[in-house]
Amino acid sequence: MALGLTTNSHQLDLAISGDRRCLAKILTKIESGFVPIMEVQNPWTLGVTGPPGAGKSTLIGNLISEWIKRGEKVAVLAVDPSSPKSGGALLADRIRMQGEESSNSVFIRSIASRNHPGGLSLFIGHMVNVLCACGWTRIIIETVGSGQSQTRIVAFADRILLVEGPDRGDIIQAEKAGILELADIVVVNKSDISSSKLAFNSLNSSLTLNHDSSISTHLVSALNGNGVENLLSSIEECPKSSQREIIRQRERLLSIWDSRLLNYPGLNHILEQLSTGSITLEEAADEID
Ligand SMILES: Nc1nc2c(ncn2[C@@H]2O[C@H](COP(=O)(O)OP(=O)(O)OP(=O)(O)O)[C@@H](O)[C@H]2O)c(=O)[nH]1
Ligand SMILES: [Mg+2]
Repeated sequence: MALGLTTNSHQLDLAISGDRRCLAKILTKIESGFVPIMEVQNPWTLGVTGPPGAGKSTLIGNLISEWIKRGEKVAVLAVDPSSPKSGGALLADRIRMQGEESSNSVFIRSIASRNHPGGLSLFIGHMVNVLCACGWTRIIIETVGSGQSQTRIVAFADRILLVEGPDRGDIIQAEKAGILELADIVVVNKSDISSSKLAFNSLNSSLTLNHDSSISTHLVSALNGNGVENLLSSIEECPKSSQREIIRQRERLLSIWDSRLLNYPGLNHILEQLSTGSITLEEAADEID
């Protein structure tokens, strides 16, 4: 347990019995360094990433509606929602509009990575475990796929959905950033906009060129629901790919590695020494090792 933070088992019991306030408090403690000790069996996790405004939250809203009809309980960890209105709050409003029963089956938590300069990787897995222990059967991690640290966070999920808009340039960017390598499923959203068909075709051609037939692709509209049912089946049936599992584990490891480095107590001193040239990079690395 880090930073001397504790949580009593009573609080955990209350969270497990459905007390959302206790659950929220425990997640806050985890963000501050608390490490819950618990055994959890296979949390079900989905990472959703993609460029800003591609429609990730809107699509997640659609998936949530389907899941709760099937009796699932859905938790969303929204990392760096670009604005409170378009991120977690937008989703929360949508769910509230669907009535009290839906609200009870959904839990949404926004996380600001700026509050965690050492990265989120040290606690995201613990949050997922607590959510799983509290009965949340579908756990979604949403990040904006615009930076390496965001991509790495999504690698903590066991299946990854990349959401693209109708802009073909975004797909090329995703390819360059290595996000396509991580994704099990790629969605081109906004099929109600005509250019999305072109983006979808160009995505499929580039996957064919790379001989990657294991990624499933979908053209959907989160706005009118077209294609969402097929997408949901694809997510539910998503096979485990050993190749992608290796890439994901690599990203997770790199992420933890970075976090450890950034949280190293003597880091500032080492950086000062490096800036004045009093130690070499190799010496710095050896000291941290
Ligand atoms: N035309 C059209 N607009 C959509 C569709 N899905 C989402 N939008 C719109 O696209 C905008 C962004 O949607 P969000 O769901 O907030 O997108 P996001 O990817 O979660 O955005 P960030 O979290 O800010 O990166 C909103 O104005 C949505 O109404 C769609 O299928 N078709
Ligand atoms: Mg969003």
